[in-house]
Amino acid sequence: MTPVDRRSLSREITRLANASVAEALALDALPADRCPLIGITGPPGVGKSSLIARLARERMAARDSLAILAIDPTSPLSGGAILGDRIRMGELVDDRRIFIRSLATRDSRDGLADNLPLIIDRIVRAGFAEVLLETVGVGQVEYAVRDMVDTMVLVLSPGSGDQIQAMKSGIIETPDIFVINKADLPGADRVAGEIRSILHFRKAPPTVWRPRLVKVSADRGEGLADLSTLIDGHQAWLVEQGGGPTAAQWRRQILASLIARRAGDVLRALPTDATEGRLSDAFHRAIGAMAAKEEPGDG
Ligand SMILES: Nc1nc2c(ncn2[C@@H]2O[C@H](COP(=O)(O)OP(=O)(O)OP(=O)(O)O)[C@@H](O)[C@H]2O)c(=O)[nH]1
Ligand SMILES: [Mg+2]
Repeated sequence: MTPVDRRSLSREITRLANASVAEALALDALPADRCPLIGITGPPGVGKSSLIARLARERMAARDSLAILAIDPTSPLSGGAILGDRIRMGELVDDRRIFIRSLATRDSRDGLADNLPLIIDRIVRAGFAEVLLETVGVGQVEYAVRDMVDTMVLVLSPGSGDQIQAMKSGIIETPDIFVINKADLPGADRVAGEIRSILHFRKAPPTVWRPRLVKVSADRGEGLADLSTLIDGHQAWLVEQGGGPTAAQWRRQILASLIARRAGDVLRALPTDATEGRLSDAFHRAIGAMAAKEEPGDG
């Protein structure tokens, strides 16, 4: 890829992250075709950032560029993003071929960042060969990420008992790849065994991807090559199945996120009397209000 101006890309991402729907639309971007997007998700502290820092090195053996986007939950106390990711990924910062950025979740309801699909699209248009997306949390966040990424990796570690319970009761959707990180600690085999037994009992038709499991130690740098191979395997399987998300599906994602935000804005501002009367009337009033909302430059 041609070297990107990382400072200006970062500035644009900040602008997008703060943009209202109207401001985002005013940028008049033409969505790009997607490059592979790999989601790395899991509960707080399981070692996602440490893992990504190692994985990035592994991926760069066969690529000329890579972008890492980490979504930090906004701390209600500090009101800012946790900067731990920057620190743990610090060793990568000097590599000009790797772009690292973290974003706060702000008021987005699903635990992701506002305008996330647009931000990813901006990164893709800068020409990166692959994007790694770190998100914190399981359940709600996982569902929101699932639709956005091609390959979903769920990271657990010894002590992720609550998540395993949630999986047993079907709350957690099956990711494409399970990573048991901190395999250097006692208990990793037990977690792996529990996941295997859950997967064993989940019935799925043979055409569906069979989730894989790998034990790694981000600290010791063990298992990262295996994880990278599994990711490649899933990507190859997607291509065999007719590809990951198509350009049209990706555009739909971007549109869906903008429409959902606009709907939220309009509903919050809807006067009480507009909600009264017949439900069908109130519904059409709300839809009308959405369409009528002014764009900048409309007058
Ligand atoms: N023993 C051991 N510790 C690890 C390993 N990987 C990460 N850690 C430690 O786990 C802690 C959390 O690591 P992070 O990489 O920040 O975890 P994270 O999942 O990104 O955390 P959040 O983004 O805050 O959710 C740090 O103290 C790491 O040093 C590992 O393989 N083994
Ligand atoms: Mg992290």
